[in-house]
Amino acid sequence: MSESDIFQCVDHVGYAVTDLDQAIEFHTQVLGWRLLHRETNTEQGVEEAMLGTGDQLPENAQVQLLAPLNPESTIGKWIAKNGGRGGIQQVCYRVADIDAASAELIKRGVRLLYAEPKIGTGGSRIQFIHPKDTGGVLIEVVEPATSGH
Ligand code: V0V
Repeated sequence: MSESDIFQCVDHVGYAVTDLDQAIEFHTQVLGWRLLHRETNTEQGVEEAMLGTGDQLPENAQVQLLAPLNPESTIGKWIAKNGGRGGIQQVCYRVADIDAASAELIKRGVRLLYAEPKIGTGGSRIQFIHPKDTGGVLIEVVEPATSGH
């Protein structure tokens, strides 16, 4: 299968959720996804879970559940703006080299949110394209941890 010149695949769709345990239960018990990973990321202000069809990160097209650590966090503010409900907050595309991908995206005229990538799920490196430059969708870019975790 051929890749695009920047992205490899959809890494995950990210849902803002108000109750992480309840959301995990729904996605595993009702929808049949498997819980691959769970962690707290204080820098991003989230407690999060990754779900997929196999046993470990990274898989293609995972589901990420994002619960706010506090109301002032990005997810907390997003939920408040969304009438107190969860919903799709982001889509994330995977790259092999986030530094090269970031440089190329900037060259193509979009604004990235961070000067340097930050740490995401499972030790990955993450960056975001501003939703105002994408037609209204928050696009995350991820380079998975080399360990495959
Ligand atoms: C805000 N806007 C969005 C949006 N969030 N549009 C689409 N999707 C979203 N998720 C729009 C919003 O409607 C406003 O448009 C405008 O952007 C400014 O929004 P705001 O409410 O004033 O919010 P800001 O500016 O305080 O923050 C917006 C940004 C923020 C995108 C800068 O959400 C951010 O820093 N996001 C990146 C980090 C993140 O999402 N972390 C949580 C996931 P109007 O009303 O002006 O037209 S952490 C994660 O994914 C991890 C750990 C991982 O994957 O491993």
